[in-house]
Amino acid sequence: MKKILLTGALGQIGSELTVKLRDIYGASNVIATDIRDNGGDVVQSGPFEILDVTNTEAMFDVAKRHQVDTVIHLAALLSATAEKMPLLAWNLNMGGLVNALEVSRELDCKFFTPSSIGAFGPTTPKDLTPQDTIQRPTTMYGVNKVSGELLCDYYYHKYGVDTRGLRFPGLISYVTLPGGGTTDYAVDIYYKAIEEGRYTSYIDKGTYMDMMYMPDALNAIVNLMEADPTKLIHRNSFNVTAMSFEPEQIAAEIKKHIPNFVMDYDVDPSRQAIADSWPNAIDCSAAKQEWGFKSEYDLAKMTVDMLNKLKKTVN
Ligand code: AKB
Repeated sequence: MKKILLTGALGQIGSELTVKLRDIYGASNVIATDIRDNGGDVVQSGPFEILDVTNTEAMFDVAKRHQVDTVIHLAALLSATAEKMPLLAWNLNMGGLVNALEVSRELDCKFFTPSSIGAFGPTTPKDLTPQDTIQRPTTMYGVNKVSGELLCDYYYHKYGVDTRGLRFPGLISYVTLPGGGTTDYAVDIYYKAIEEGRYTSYIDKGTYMDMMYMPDALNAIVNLMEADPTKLIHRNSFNVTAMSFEPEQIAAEIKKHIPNFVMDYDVDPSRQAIADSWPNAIDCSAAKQEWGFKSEYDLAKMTVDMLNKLKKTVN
């Protein structure tokens, strides 16, 4: 990767990935784009352009002007929002993806886009969910993610585009809040623990989902993109996870540091239904074998870091 175009650069992953990529590859070599300008770090620290990913011409224009050789396509609606606005989700998630793939095909770019545990559904094995298994999701987000995985494989086989992807679990970070996801509770809980000493969970007790701390997710993206292509049997997309927990477990971990912390429940039926259709814990052995995936943070280590970092920024 020498010159990288990022879409959705102000989102949860993009706002940290842009900074990391600028550190590694040089600020001027990472072109951040988003549909809005927030005047923040990503906008200030290197090239930034407004880009609507559904605008084919505009995406070609920015990619050509900057002569990029890699496209990292992050712009998408997350699961809960997509379920509320399914048609918008289809148009944005699939329209943006096919544009980014077309740019990569014509300009001969390497390509990354995230998939998700949302690509699995209620008929998928729930525990140690294999890399290759049943994928019949019941959410619009999941339909987008499976279609996206297939489309990326198609561009690889048909046109030789070097497409790579990761099936991310819930991502937890102290920098940028996620928006409209099902796993967002596992981020919100830390903010509320610091701000109010209590949290009302919209996900019910006993609901296990895979999660990962953002530094591990960023390393996984860079390591997959730098991996030797001859070693990759799979491409779109690899199961990756760092931990699996249910709300009681994250609350218990927070209580070790904030003893008065209390959690209660007000379950949101629509996000709970999405969570119930997803795996409890996925198997990431293919990612380990094919390109050496590893994670550093478990629930205990992540909780220490989240609380320490948030204590400095929140309040
Ligand atoms: C969401 O909850 O929609 C995302 C995801 C797991 O893809 N965090």
